[in-house]
Amino acid sequence: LLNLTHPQWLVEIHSAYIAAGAQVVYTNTFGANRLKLAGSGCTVDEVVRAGVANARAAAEGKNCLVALDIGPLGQLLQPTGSLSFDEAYALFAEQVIAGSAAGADLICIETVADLSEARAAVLAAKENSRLPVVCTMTFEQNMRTFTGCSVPSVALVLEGLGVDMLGINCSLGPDEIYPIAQELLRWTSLPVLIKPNAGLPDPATGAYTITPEAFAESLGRIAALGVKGVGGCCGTDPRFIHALAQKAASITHARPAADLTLQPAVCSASRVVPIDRVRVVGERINPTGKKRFKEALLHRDMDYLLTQALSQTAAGADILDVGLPGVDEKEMMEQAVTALQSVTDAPLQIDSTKPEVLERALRLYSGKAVVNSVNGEQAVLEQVLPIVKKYGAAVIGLTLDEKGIPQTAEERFEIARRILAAAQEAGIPKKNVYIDCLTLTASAEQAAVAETLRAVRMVHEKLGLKTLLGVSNISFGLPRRQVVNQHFLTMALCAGLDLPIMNPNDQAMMDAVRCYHLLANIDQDAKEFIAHCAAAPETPAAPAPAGEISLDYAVENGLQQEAGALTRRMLADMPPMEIVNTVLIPALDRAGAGFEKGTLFLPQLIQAAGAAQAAFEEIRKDLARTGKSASRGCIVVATVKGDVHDIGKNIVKVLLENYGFGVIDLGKDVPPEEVVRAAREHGAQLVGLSALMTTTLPSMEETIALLRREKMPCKVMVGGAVLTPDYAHKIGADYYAKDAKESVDIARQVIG
Ligand code: THG
Repeated sequence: LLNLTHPQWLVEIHSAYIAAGAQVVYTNTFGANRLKLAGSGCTVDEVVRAGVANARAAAEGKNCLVALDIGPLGQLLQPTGSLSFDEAYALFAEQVIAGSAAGADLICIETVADLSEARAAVLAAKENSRLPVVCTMTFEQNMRTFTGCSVPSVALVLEGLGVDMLGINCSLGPDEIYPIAQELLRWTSLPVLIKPNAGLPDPATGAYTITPEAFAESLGRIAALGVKGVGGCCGTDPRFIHALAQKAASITHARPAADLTLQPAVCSASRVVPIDRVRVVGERINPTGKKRFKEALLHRDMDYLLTQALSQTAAGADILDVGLPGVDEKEMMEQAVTALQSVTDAPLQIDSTKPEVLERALRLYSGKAVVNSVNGEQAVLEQVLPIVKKYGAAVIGLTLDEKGIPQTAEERFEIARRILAAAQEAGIPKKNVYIDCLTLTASAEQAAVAETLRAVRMVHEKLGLKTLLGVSNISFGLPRRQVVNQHFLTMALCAGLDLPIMNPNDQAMMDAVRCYHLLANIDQDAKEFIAHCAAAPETPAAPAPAGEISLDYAVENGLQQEAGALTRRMLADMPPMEIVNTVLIPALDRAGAGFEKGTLFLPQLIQAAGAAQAAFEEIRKDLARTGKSASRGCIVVATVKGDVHDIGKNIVKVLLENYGFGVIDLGKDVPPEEVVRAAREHGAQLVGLSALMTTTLPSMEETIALLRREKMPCKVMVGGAVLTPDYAHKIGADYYAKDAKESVDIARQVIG
């Protein structure tokens, strides 16, 4: 709002940066979106225009570009939060339209922690302006974003969407960012931008500890890796930019070719799967021949589909084929992609012939997916390839065309060659094209089997493309299908098959893949084979067939409908609190332990909590019937006065509730008196206070002081990005919670 009320201040600040040597200035519009401007009396257009005008006034006549700055929306996207992808897109589009009309030179999306949100912003930028787009995300020291996105996923997805530059900003100082930048440079060939904080702030004083010279020295070491853009985030000022500009002049770029960018790979937001060996594509999210599946689709039972996903990845699937033909295919696909990406980190392969279904799935998927499929028909190539290109997906080309499926391998090879040429023409890199030489059924077309295998070998050897086959097609109409599938799989692997679509829950099939890796000298020293045999000496437990899964499995894996239904059933012969204590809490604890170990991430933790909530709802109803209460204790939570960041506090609230605690949420920007009043009124045993910014930490201290002065008999826990255990202790808090999971541990200690 200062853009409008005090434009001169902004012009002066921008001018100081330009005088210090900045070649790009960001407009003062980080939070200028409709959500954050609500109630301000100003529109997005007014604020953004003023922001651009102020930067422009300072940059006029100087060698300096004006970047429209776009920060995160301040709310989490579904299913972790409540904002839909389309809503997020619309909010960003408003900023982009205002900024490009106001004459910004480029768009810089920054400080985003969720890849879905970054994708919404990048798509909004690209679809509503012609300006260059830069996107930098914010990572924690574990090389992940707050929501668990990995460096390779960020690189693959943003590069696929066609950003012009990508990188890292905020959260950490240059020394902590060094290894993250190094990893990013291996995964992208785009120009990279690094904008660290001035180290980490001292929460007591709010002061950042690094000097401008030390900052420039340390960031200079990152720049020498081959980074194209450098700058400063929190805690930096024109002195830092001055030191950086001096340093930058002396840096020679020696960026090695990014070694991993040539390799074919797909990813989810949190996991990359390089196609550098056989990768198993699970076939079971497909109603073909499955009555139960068709029924589940009819009843919109997403949990059934999710259990199929989980049992396949548990058995070793690397990628999941998702095919949902039938009525409402587009809507079903939309629901399936949304639900799947919140419970599994396996990349998805979208199996549909309908361009509108493919487009919708790719738009919502926050990874790099495989499109299954195109073929040699001109009309299909023209319709689908632009979609594949736009979203940066990989694509499968079926070797058939207007004339049908050719008899010979040579003819199929020719179609493969044509598909590759068309893809490259459309701007899709060769590494993103996989070829399916088509598995016909041996029962009907026995002679075709050899042609398929010959074609696989030709495509593999002469085109150097990755190959894929629907392996189970081979055995339709034959007895003992599994045996036929298994031996065909081995034959195809020998011919050069990279991506079998198959049933990973068929142990013989997975064994064939493992043996192939062993015998082809891919699994060196048979390490993986031996490890697998040691872990599963006997036949491994059959995958939990849907409908027969246990409550703890449902909770741990975030299956909400199943968790509710199973709890209802269990209540028939188990006391409610026994279910809570022996099943729900231990399952949540296992999910929490996974979170701590870094094997699962915030979206999955929230999803598990959501499933526990569904179970709790049933327990609550049951207890209400007998006049008992299910909630334990009372916890008051609030973001302190002056601070409007409530993502962290909201996550804490969700987790506490799902562990069965009673929570009173006072919202954000809450005055100390309000916290005391609520604690007294509700007889709170625990008060949780949150603050994100160093500038609002004093009001956290005041709130604790008031609680103590009023002699409130409650414990106080505090948390937030800039807090440290020392500082929490110093301001008189009883507990410091480093994350939402720990706030639950504290609540259990205090309340039981
Ligand atoms: N190429 C490409 N995509 C494809 C195929 C292909 N997608 C679909 C299909 N073929 C691959 N997927 C399947 C899925 C299931 C079965 C076969 C291929 C199958 N199902 C059993 C049945 O119908 O009897 C049911 C098994 C079960 O109950 O799990 O055989 O060729 N690009």
